[in-house]
Amino acid sequence: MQLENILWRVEESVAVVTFHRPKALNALNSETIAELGQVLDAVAADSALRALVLTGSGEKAFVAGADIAEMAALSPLEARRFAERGERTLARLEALPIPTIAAVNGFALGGGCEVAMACDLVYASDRARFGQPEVNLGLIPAFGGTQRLARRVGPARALEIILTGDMIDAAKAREIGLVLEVLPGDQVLPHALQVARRIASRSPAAVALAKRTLHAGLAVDTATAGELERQAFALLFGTEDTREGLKAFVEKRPAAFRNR
Ligand code: CO8
Repeated sequence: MQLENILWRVEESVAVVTFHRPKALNALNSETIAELGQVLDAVAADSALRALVLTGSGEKAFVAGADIAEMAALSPLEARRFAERGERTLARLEALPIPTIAAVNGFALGGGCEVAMACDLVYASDRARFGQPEVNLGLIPAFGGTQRLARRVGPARALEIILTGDMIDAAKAREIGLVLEVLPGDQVLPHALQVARRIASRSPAAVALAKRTLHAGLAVDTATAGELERQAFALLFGTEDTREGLKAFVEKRPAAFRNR
């Protein structure tokens, strides 16, 4: 796979994706969004992968948003297609069965904040800055940001961030629940990898179903969500790994999960 703006590697069954467009603080142009789609295809096709970690190259930015120079030239229909491609790609990221972790090393603005919010877990460097600055450009978030931010931090905080267009620092982002932990800059990626490896040691089917059940449940009423949970719980009893997990506990030994 020939990629220009994204670097990726696999470390002990964890895929590490790095946004890499140094000249534009890793901003998302059409090519980068298409490349992210290609990486997601490869990740989805590799059943040996157990987690995906996303970060930005350099110390300054995770992703500084959608590419403003490219957007400046768009017609309304092109803007619609750009937004659709971005949103669709982030929806695919969110729907991956493996856990996804954003290691936010710097600016996560606009589309960059939206990428982080499409991940299951968000850890940030103490230098990170978050924001949805679209209104400063005469725009609004369009990669799912209005909805994902409101669901993460509540509608009032989301409106404050979106309507002011102001950036918030990592400590504030943690206080409002956008970020789980704030770490020194050189520790954010190692921390994300450590969490990824811990999750990777658990039953893959249970991890995938827990994630899917939580997301599906949020889209329906509580009684239906409970039913989905019980169905998923019962389904696991047909897997070798669940048998192994229960047996290993009784036999006082670590479980050896084989994703079966
Ligand atoms: N797009 C393109 N280029 C960018 C972007 C961007 N989002 N952000 C930074 N760059 C470029 C700069 O133009 C500059 O290039 P050059 O060196 O050629 O002049 C280089 O990166 C370095 O940036 P700065 O010199 O500005 O660095 P500073 O440290 O002074 O400032 C900031 C850092 C504060 C992050 C500043 O660069 C900034 O404000 N960037 C824009 C942030 C922003 O507004 N992001 C939101 C964009 S809108 C969006 O994401 C909408 C998503 C929905 C899309 C819908 C599609 C239709």
